[in-house]
Amino acid sequence: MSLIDSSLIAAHNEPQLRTLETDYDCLGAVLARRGIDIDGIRAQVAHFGVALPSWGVGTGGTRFARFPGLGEPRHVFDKLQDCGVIHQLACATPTVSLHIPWDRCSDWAALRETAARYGLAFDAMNSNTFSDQRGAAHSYKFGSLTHTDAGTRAQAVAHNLECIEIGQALGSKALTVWVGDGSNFPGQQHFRRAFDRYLDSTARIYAALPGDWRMFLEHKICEPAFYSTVIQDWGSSYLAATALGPKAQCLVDLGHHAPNVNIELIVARLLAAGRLAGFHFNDSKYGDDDLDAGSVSPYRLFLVFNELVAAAHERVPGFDPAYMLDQSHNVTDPIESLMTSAAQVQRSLAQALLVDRAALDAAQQANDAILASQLLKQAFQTDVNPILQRIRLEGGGAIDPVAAYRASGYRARVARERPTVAGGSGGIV
Ligand code: LRH
Ligand code: MN
Repeated sequence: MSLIDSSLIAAHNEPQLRTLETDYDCLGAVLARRGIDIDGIRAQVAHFGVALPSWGVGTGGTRFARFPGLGEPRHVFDKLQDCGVIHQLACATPTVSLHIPWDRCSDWAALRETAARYGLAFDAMNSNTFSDQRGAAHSYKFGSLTHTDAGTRAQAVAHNLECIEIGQALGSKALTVWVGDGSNFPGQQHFRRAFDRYLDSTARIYAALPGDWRMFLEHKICEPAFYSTVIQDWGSSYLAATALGPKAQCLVDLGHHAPNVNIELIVARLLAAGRLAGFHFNDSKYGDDDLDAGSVSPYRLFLVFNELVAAAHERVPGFDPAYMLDQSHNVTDPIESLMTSAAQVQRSLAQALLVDRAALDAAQQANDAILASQLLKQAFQTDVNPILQRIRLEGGGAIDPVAAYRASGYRARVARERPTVAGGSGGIV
């Protein structure tokens, strides 16, 4: 089902076809001189997809305020429709990652059918034990899976089991567990006992995982706890994953580290250990800013993909990362940001595929730092846009998704269909 009239997309693409052909052939010639087949790169990138965060299609906010835009999605079906538009135009986001209870609905089969009509499937499910649900017996104010109260932990475990059940109905194959559990004061929490409680609770969730499912443990340095966080870094996550079993792996959210931490090194470590679950892509300058992927540090995103491409090239065992966006769109149209971010992630992959692996191996072996750095920069500084545009064109999408989206009037259309939401106090959704 086309949410955007395909004739409009064709009319949008038509005047750009000749330029694209010229640019593609020109890039093809440049890459051929480097011994690279542009069509081979295009095929690999066309095969790549990044999941959309259902919570990202509505306008996001901070603890200070949230300024909703026009046509805010009212429920998960609206969110799926917006995801359908993103996938139709950008041709890079075939799956959606849901968050429970934000996406709770009464008919999961209908939701699965609706998604299929938009060409979408479901990626990892996300549980939420970082905010209290109306009518819940226990509060998560002092934690959830690691709470000192067994009843609260049991409630949090039960919620995760429900997320697995919902995911099974939707065809998902993974559960992402991020908990904000931690402390705000030195002495407030017994670090080792809290971790033991985390292991005990996650073991109960792990035991309920279907055979072909994975469990993604997401670490985060701080927020909402600001002195300590139980799963604060990749080391804590790795310790937990190895204690739980082979289906437990470590998910890397790019915004969950202290400034300037070498994230591509963490990726290399988790890859080597066979414990890399995958990613929540976004960008940041200070904290967990959830900015658009590659909008602040595109070279950092490229360096992450350089590690991934090297690992795939070297056939590192167990290589099967899940790729997801996790962003908060406070000042842009979320659809435009998500299309742009999906293309940026594709771009980083395409550029990483241009790295001359043999020459890089030789430069590293010879400790030729300048040559090694130049080899990466040459790939990063290659404008691969014609490859991405060609993939979208061949996928029935838009050569320039944002321009086509604006020309479609989709936002104005949903603004008429969906009641205007008043500005509100804080909160990311
Ligand atoms: C925590 C996080 C997590 C989601 C939430 C929306 O900061 O990255 O992945 O559950 O954002
Ligand atoms: Mn995340």
